[in-house]
Amino acid sequence: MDIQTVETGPINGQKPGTSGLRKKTKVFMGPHFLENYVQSIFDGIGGVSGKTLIVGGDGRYFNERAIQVILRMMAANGASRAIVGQNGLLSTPAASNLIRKRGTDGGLILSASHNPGGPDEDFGLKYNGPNGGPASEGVTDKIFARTTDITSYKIVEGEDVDIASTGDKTLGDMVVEVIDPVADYAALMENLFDFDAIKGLLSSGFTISFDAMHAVTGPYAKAILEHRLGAAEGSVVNATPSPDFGGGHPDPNPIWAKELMDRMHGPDAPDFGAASDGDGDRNMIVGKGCYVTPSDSLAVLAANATLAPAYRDGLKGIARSMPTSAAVDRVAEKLGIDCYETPTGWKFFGNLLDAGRATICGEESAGTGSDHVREKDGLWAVLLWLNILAQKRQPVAQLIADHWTQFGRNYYSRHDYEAVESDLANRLMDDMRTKMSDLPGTEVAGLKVEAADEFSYNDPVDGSVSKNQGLRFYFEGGGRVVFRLSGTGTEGATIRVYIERLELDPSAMQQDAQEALAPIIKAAETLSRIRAETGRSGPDVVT
Ligand code: VG1
Ligand code: CO
Repeated sequence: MDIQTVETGPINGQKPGTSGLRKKTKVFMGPHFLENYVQSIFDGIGGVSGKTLIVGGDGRYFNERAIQVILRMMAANGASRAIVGQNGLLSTPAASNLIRKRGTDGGLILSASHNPGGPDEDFGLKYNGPNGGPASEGVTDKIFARTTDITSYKIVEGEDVDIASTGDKTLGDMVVEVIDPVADYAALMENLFDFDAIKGLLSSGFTISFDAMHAVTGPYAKAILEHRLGAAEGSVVNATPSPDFGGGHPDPNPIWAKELMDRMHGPDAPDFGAASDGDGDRNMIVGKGCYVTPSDSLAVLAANATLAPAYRDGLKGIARSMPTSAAVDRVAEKLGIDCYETPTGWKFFGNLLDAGRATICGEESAGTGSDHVREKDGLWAVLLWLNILAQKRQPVAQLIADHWTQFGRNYYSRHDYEAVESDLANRLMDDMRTKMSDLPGTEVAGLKVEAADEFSYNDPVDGSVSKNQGLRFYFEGGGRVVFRLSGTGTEGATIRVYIERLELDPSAMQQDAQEALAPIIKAAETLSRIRAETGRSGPDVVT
């Protein structure tokens, strides 16, 4: 085996964000960029000699090329085995499952998730640890530190490995095991849910539409929903993964999944609709004429989880990211279990799941999951919904309305201002940070501020502290607005504004969310001056 040691030097900007490293594809394809980062991951985790890693991605442009480079670097660094999804495909939750099931030393997932793909769009890479979850902050700090003092990387010269067919291949002394990306994941789902009950629902005339958005969930959804559960052929649309996601934006929200939204609100709407993102860890749920916010979906799933076999014995606890609405908190209260509030990003749930303190976790950004893997899981959420509906035999809209009557409704919306000039975005955040301590007790746009702080998380399991996780303002009467800067973008800064208000009056629960939140939206602008300072008339994305 011809191992080459290639001299290199640090490249700026290799600091992982909320979920691994994301950059413009062309940046990733630049000289040494991918190689530097991969070697830094290997060095940051103490080397890969004798280790086994899972490797796969969401199929976007550069996925297969990058995998060939990673395999040659693994072999050069002495890894003993790479387990690779056929054609380089693995959804994020499927990769997490394989790491756990095969007991590997972790895995490399190639994805920029919901960001568009293509030569002029985005690419990403992240390392997940042996528990199947995103690397902890401690590990990402080590990886980043290596990117700043790297001097060389190792790679073997050789032909591409054939990853188009399954089976064992060799690359120098390393085995490359190419596997069916769907089989283990489908088996896991079958273990968690009552497939017979879901089959019964689907054969009773209940219709579904799943939009895979030309991304990685297509083959998974086809295999599980259509072939195993008997949903009508064609229930899964946009099911073939394409390198640029059909030119679209594989983000399951009402804006980017408009095709599905229109179908669900049209005359021939199916009973249930869902979509997933580029790498298959997000989900959007829509009933006939009824969009379910991710925060409400989390609350409904938590309240009804015991209807599915895997959760029959109850939940140990629930965790949600801080900007996610408090709807699930009241479910936890009723169930008499703990509810944890973590920073944005799935990595913060890992310790709680590993320690058995939480069973179900969720984020307002359409991520829901449980302790079955260590990632959020789009199809899992869809199947849990279907399992619940198979037992309840109720329209989605009815189930949601009943939930609100019982628990109250948290009106919720997120407003994103994208590609804002970074200096300006930082200044707006700094201005709020400076003035926030004087605000409690005063009025902002007619709303009385009860409390204001910057969220800092103390991990109850390992005691680590994560600071600067979002600016929070609480108003009298149960309103809240949170501001934070995105950690997944590749262009300028994205300011996220999370707006929420609790409504307990049953006669006031059917309002439009933007209308119900109007006073808080106004206060948010007074506090932040985003529109005034950026000269924009409104957000780019409203979820
Ligand atoms: C966003 C979401 C966050 C999610 C992250 C990764 O991060 O807000 O909830 O965990 O994306 O999701 P940020 O820093 O841009 O707000 V995925 O599906 O893009 O891996
Ligand atoms: Co994703």
